[in-house]
Amino acid sequence: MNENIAKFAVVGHPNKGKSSIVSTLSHNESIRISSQSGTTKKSTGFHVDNNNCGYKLIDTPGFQRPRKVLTWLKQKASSAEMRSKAVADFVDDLQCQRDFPDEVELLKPLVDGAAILYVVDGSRPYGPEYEAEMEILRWSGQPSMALINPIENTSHVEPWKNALEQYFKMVRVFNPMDAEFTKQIDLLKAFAMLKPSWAEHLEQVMSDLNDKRQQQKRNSAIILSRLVEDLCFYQESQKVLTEDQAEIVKPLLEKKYYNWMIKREQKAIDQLLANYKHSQTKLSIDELSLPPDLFDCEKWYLWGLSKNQLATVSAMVGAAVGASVDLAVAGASFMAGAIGGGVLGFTGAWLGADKLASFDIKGLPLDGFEVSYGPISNKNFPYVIIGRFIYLYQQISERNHAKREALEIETKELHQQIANLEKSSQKLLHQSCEKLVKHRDIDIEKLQQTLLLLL
Ligand SMILES: Nc1nc2c(ncn2[C@@H]2O[C@H](COP(=O)(O)OP(=O)(O)OP(=O)(O)O)[C@@H](O)[C@H]2O)c(=O)[nH]1
Ligand SMILES: [Mg+2]
Repeated sequence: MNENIAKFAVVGHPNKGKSSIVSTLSHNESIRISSQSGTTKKSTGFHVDNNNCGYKLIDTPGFQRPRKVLTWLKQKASSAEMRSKAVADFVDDLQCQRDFPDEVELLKPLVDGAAILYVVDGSRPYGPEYEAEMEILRWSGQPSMALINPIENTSHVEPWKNALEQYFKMVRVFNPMDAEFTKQIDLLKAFAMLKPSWAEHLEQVMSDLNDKRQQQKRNSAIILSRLVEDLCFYQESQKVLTEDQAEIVKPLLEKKYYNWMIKREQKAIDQLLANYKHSQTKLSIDELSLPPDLFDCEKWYLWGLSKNQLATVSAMVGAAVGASVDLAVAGASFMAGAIGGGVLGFTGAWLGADKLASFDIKGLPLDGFEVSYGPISNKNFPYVIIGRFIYLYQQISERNHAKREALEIETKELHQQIANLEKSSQKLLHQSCEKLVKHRDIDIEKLQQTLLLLL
């Protein structure tokens, strides 16, 4: 690794969120975070890597006996120019390594040239007991800034600012649990000001991080478009000898079909989690606290569109594709036939909404039969899939890596999100969905582009 790379040691009292900050900034969910004080025992570097260009964050244990350490240092350095050397001597001293293992561990990266990110808790009052550790950090001579982490609330942020500004040129409030991506980039901008020789490099890191974020969004649209295409076209079939056998395999086929569909959706969710480096976030469709199950038509409208919305959609694309009406809506289309394409779409929409897929039994040319189930013919189906996915996308893409609790589930109105798109994009989306449930070829790239606008 390039030794001139920008590196920052995250230091402070035990249990103030140092590891949480490293986890969020390095997008690494495997770093140990715990409510127990003294969780981090060793200094560990985490490389934030983007296209070979990156920087390093070093997670460290908390100060345990800063006053005693300061006393030791003061005996070694009688004037200011000797201080950084005293800190280096402290790290190398065998007796200190035995007596002050945490301080040796946390000061080592500073002696090796890391800048200091000093973390405090803005929900707890300031006290002079912090002064010894701030003094030690100053002695190291490294560039430094302070981060106030408002763990429970912001009630003591102001007094902390007043105290910290006397020791640190830069003081920022940063909450690793909910600081969104732009706030993370803002913090990096502040890092870039710490040491002029790192600035250009860190600018490049920020630009790479932004590119990567865009790429993750594009990947999400690709994952979703493939999912919706696969689900809409899927068919399960089985060869049998007699029509009686065909009746027997029907329920098995249906079960296999739904199992496949559920697995396929789960696979897309896993891909989405991996895309945002959240593979350890356990989430399965069954664990979602909110209904509906993917195939519970009654509750679908939470995710997809309501019957009325679906009807409007069908009217919108009906003019273009209304001419072809599938068998499921043949009865209704007969009645509405004289009125025009828009109305045909309208009728088909709500008729189809209670029906997902159907069986087909075909005689085979040589012998026997083929029973099949699917593909899907329900018009709401693609919207349900898109709605569910977008909902999870919003949760996962905004989730900081320090967050370890379960995803909180709430419903989002897909209809509103679609309504925010430009009319031409709305139409394109509806036309694609219509084609998907009619199993016609779709332009997958166009669908991806439209889905990207929804993300
Ligand atoms: N609600 C909330 N909890 C936080 C925040 N930051 C840290 N915590 C919690 O505080 C505890 C300590 O966080 P860590 O990141 O492990 O703290 P640390 O400073 O690395 O602790 P040590 O390694 O023990 O020195 C954990 O339970 C975190 O979940 C925050 O901003 N908000
Ligand atoms: Mg820690």
